[in-house]
Amino acid sequence: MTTTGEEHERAFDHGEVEPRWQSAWDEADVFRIDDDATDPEYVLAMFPYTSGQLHMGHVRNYTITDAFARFERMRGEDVLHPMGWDSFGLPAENAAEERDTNPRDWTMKCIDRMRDQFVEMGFGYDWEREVTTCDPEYYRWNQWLFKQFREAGLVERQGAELNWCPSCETVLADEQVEGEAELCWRCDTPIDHREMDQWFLTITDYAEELLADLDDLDGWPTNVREMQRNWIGKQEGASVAFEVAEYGDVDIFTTRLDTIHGATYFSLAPGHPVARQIAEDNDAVAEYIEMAEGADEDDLDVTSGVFTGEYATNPATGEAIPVYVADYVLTDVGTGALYAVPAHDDRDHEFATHHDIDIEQVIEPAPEADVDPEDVDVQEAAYTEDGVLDLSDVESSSRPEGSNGVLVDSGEFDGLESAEARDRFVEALDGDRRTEYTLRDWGISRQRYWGTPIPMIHCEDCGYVEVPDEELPVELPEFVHTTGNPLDAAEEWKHVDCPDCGADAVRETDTMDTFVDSSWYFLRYVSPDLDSAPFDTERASDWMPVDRYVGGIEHAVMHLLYARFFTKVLDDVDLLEGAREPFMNLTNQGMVLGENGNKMSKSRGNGVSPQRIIDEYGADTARLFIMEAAQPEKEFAWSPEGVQSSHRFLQNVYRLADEFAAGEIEFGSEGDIADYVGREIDATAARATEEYERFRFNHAMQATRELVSLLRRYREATDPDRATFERGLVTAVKLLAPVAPHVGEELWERLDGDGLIAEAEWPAAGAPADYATERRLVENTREDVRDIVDTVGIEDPETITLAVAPAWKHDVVAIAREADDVVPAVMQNEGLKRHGEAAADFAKTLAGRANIDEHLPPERELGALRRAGWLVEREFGADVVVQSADEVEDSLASKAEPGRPAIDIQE
Ligand code: ANZ
Ligand code: ZN
Repeated sequence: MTTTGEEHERAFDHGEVEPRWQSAWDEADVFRIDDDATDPEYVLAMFPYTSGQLHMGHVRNYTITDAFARFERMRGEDVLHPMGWDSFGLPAENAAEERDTNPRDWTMKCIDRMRDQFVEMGFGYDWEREVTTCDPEYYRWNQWLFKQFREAGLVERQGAELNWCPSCETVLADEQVEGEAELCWRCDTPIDHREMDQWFLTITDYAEELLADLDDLDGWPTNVREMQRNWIGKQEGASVAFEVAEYGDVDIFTTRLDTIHGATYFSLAPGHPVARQIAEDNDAVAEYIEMAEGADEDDLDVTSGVFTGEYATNPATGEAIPVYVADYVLTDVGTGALYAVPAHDDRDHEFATHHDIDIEQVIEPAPEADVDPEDVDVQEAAYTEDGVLDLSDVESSSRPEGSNGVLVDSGEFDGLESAEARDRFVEALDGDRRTEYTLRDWGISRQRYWGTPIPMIHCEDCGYVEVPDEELPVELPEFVHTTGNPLDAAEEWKHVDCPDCGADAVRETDTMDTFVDSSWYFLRYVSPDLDSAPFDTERASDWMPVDRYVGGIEHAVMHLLYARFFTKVLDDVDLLEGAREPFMNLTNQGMVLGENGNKMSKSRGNGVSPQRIIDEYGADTARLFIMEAAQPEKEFAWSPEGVQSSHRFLQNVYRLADEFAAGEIEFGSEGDIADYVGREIDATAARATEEYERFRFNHAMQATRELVSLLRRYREATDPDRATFERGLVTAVKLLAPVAPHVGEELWERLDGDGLIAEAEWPAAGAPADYATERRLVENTREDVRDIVDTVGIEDPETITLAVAPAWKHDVVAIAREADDVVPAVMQNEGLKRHGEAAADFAKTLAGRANIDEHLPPERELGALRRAGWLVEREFGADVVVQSADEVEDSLASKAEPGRPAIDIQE
C-alpha cells in the first residue's frame, strides 16, 4: 500500500500500535479477575485443541467472547474470561511419530505458538488461570474424579466392540482405521472387531434428568437442544413375552404395542442369547451371525437376515410367526428382540417385502384424520402414523396426548385409538411398561498414549484396585515409538505392587477419552492452582454457571452432554452446590467460508491465514470484519472487499479523532444542530448497548458507523459545538473498542481519556424518550421531501417549509388508535366538536387505514424537525423553515398530519 506523506502521518500503523497496547493491558493486569470476586460474569469460549494452527474459525469464536467480555468489563462487571488448551489426543501422537519427537514437546510448542497468536489478536484472557489438560497437575484430577465417580457407582467395566489389527496385535482407535475397507493405518491389514472389556461411565443413570433439564435451557439454541433430545432418544413402550418353542419366553420391547395383531414375523439380534442357542444346531444361522458380527454396522442394509426355522407365539393372537435373525435388530437396544409389523413400520416393511413375508394392516386413520382410509395401501408402504409419533422436537411438557390412528382387525380392540390400545394391551398381555433410551453408557477407555492414564491396577488376586490418592497423579511414562499402545510397552511403568496385597500387579494401560478433560475444565479455571481438590467448591458454586458459552456446533452433542453430566454428578457428590447445569447461554458460531462460499480448508486452497491478515491489516481489522460480516450464528464468506471496508472505517475514525486532537477543527455553537447530534449520540449508545447484549455485534457496529458518519457530516455542515462533537467521538470510540480494542486505546489516548479504554466506563445508554418515533418522523419527512423534489422536478429548491399538524389532529389520532369505530367516536368527543366537519373528514381518512402509528405531541414534532432541519438543508441546499399549523396558510396546514408534516417547496 502506498500513501502520500501526509496521509501516512494520519494512518494508523497497526504494526506499531497493536503490540504497544497488548503490553499495556498486560502491565495493567486488565483481564485479571480476583479470587474473591463474587459471581463474576463468566464468559467462555470452547478451548482449542492444540494443533498449533490458528484458523479463521478460532478467530471468530474468540473474537466473539473477547468483544463481549470487554463490553461487560466496561459496563463495570467483574468478568471471568479464561483460556486453556485441550491438549491430549491422537494427533499429537501421530505428529510425534512423523517428526521423531514426543507428544509432549510437540504439544508444548503448539501451545506456545497459539498463545502468541492469541495475544497478537488482542484477546484479553486472565492468563494466570490458563489450564493445560496434558499437565499432570490437571489430569491428576481426571484420575481423582474417576475415583469419585467410581465411589458413586458410576464406573463400570463392560464389554465393548473394538477395532483390532491382527498383524500389529493391537487395538486401534476409530481414527486409526482407514477407508471403506477398514485397513490398519500402519500395516494396511484389514482389521477385525473384538469384544473386550472397557471402562464406562454410566451416563445412562442420568438420561432422564439430562433430557428433562433441556426444557429449562432456554438460553440454548433450539437445534442443539433437539439434537441432545434425539441423542438421548427416550422411548416409552412396553415389553411382553413371546414364546419361542423349545427356547421359552423371549421378551420384546416395543413402542407400538397397539400393532401387535399385525405382527407377521419375529426377529432377534445376532447377539441375542436365543439366536446363539439356535446357531448351535443351525449352520445357516451360525454363519449369518458370524458374518453380521464381523461387519461394520452400516455395511448391512435393512433386508439382511436369515430365517431360523423356528416359530414364536404371538400372545395376543396365539398365532405362530416365523423367527428371523436380523442385523437391523440391535443387541444392546431394548431387549434385542422384536415382533415385526410390516404394515406399520418402515424397516419391517422393507424386510418383509424382501423376504416375502405377509403384510397385515391393523391400524387405519381415525375419522378426524386428514387421510382417507381408502388411500392407505400398506402393501405399498408402511402406514406409520399414530398421532403421537414425532415427539423428539416437542418439549416434554407440551407433548400432545392422544392419537389419530384407530385399530382394525384386532379382535375386541377394534375401534380403539392407538394410545388407548397400548394401555389396554399392556394389561391384557401382562406386559411391563418400559422406558428405553438410545443413549449408551460412555466408554472412556482409549488404547493410546497421549491421554490421562486410568488410575487402576490389576492384581491377579484382588482384581481391579484403585491407585491410592497419595500416588496421584499416575504420570505418563516416557513416550516410546511402537506399533501398539506405548503404555503396553512401558514395562517398568506398568509393573507395580498391588496396593492391597503387595503382590505383583499391572497398571491399566488404557487412557481416558479426551472428552473427560473437557467435561470439567470450566471448573478448573475457578482455582487453577489448587492442589487439594480439582476446584474450590465454594467459589465454583458461586461463579457457576458459565453465563455465555461460545463454540462450534460440532460439539452440540458429545461435549455439551458430557459436561452437563459431569456437572450433575459433581453436584450430587457435593463437590458443587446448586449448579446442575454448566452453561446458561450457548451460542454456536457459524462457519467462516472461503471467498467462493465453500468451506475454508487447506486442501481446497481457499484458506485465509489469520497470521497473514494480522500482518497485512492488523488484528483490529480482522476482528471488525468478522464481527461486521454477520451475526455470530450465521455463516459468511470471506471477502477481501469486506476486509478493506472494515480497514477503511478504522482509518476514518482514526483520522477524525486525530484531526480533533490536533486542534484542526473549527468550533462554534449551533443550538438546534448540537441538540440533534446530542440526541443521536444518546440514541446510538442505547441502540449499540442493546445490540451488544443481544450478541448482535454487526448491528452494534452498524450503529457506530452511522454515528461516525453523522459526526463527519456535522463537521462539514457547520462549525460544530465542541463539547457535543467530542462527546460524539468519545462515544463512537467506546462503542467500537470491544471489537477493535487497539484502535480504541490509541484513540482514547488521543482524546485524553483517563487510563485505558479497556477499563473505561461504557457510555450511558439512556436514549431520549420516544426516540424511535422521533427518528421515524425525521426519516419519513426527509423521504417525502425527496419524493416531491423528484416528482415535481424541482431543480433548485430555495425554501422548504415544514408545517406540523395542529393539536386537535393529534387528538383525533389518539382516539382512532383506541376506538373500533373511529368516526362516531370522534364526533362524540366534546373537545373536537368545534372542529366539526374537518375532524370528521380526518377521522374518515384514518378509519380506512390498517394501522395508525404512534406519534409525538405537536411541540415534540416541532422540536425534532427543527433539530433535524440542517440535514434537509444540507441535502437540498435550501433554507428550511419549521412551523406549526397555525403559523402557515390554511391550504398548507390542512395537509399536515401527525407524524407527517405538510411540505411546501419554493424554487
Ligand atoms: C413393534 C412395532 C410396530 C414397532 C410398529 C414399531 C412400529 P422407535 O423407532 O424409536 O419407535 N425395536 C425394539 N427393539 C429394537 C432393537 N433391539 N433394535 C432395533 N429396533 C428395535 O423404536 C422403538 C421400536 O424399535 C420398537 O417398536 C421396535 O419395533 C423397534 F408398527 O415394535 B416396534
Ligand atoms: Zn492384589
